Amino acid sequence: MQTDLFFERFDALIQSPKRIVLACHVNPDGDAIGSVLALSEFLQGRGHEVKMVVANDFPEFLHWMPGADAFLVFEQDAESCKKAIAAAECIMMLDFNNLSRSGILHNEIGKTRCPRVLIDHHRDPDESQFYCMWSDTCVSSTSELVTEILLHYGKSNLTERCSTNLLVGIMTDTGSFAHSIYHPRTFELVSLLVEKSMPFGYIHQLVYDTMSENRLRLLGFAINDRMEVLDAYSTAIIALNKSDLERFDYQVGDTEGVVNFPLSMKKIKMSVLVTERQDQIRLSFRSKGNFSVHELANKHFKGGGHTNAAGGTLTCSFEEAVEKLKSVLPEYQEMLNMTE
Ligand SMILES: [Mn+2]
Repeated sequence: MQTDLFFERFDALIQSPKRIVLACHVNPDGDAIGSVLALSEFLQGRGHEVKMVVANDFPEFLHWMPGADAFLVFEQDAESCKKAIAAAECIMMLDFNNLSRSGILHNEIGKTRCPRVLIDHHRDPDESQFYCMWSDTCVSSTSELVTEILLHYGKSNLTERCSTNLLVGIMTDTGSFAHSIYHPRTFELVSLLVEKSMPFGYIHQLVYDTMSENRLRLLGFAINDRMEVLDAYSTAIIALNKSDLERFDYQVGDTEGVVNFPLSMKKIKMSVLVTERQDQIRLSFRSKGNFSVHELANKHFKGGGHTNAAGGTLTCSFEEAVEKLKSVLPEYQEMLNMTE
């Protein structure tokens, strides 16, 4: 869907006050939370009654974000979430492209008949699920798209709170402006946001300098004791089982970013973090250059995402998951060893 058509429909939807639900993906990250918070404030300013819903809680280091305490978390308050979704006259889904990524909210949103809006930057959206869609894989983040939307309705929409939330989204999805930036426009938008936001250095500190001692030690342990480097495939795998996580008193978000570290080795093209969760095995993929972890995650691990960052899941034993991962590597050996 072209931007013109998006704005035509989006504009019509937000003309008169409505009950609007904003939803983001399960295990929400800074971009999901930031984009939802900013759009929520914008819509509320135009007289809409907005509820923000998410399947499970987000990491502690995002709790300070302006307005974050208004989120309805399904795992903590299922009734309020169900009520909000059932009463919605419009549902906007941000930073994910398929209902199935909304976790436990999936069923509730699936029952509704109101128009759905998608604002997202992940690959292969299921267009049939949405009335109105802005999906662009060439932007850094969903927060970048929301910044464009707010600007479309006037620069004054970039309040301090909105700018702070959007900046968190872009900063976290680009690893502090180190990757996933495909055009100069991203920096133009960041410059506008920094003008209005809380001091950038302070935002960075609130997000990144908040590790507990356990979390930092888990990172050290993961790299020192649980990282396997497979030179033949230019790949590193870090695999953490339940007892590893328990040993370091794992809290939500503690493994965030761990997968990025192996990529800092020159010889590594792909890094994979495998973690044993409650009822499934979670895989997180990162790559450099043209090697698409989206394709790999999509084909073998019921997941996907972006060219250089993707996720997937398996429902098998932890050991089987690591074996399965290793078993698919030969298929990609040539591409992994290509120098660009
Ligand atoms: Mn994102």
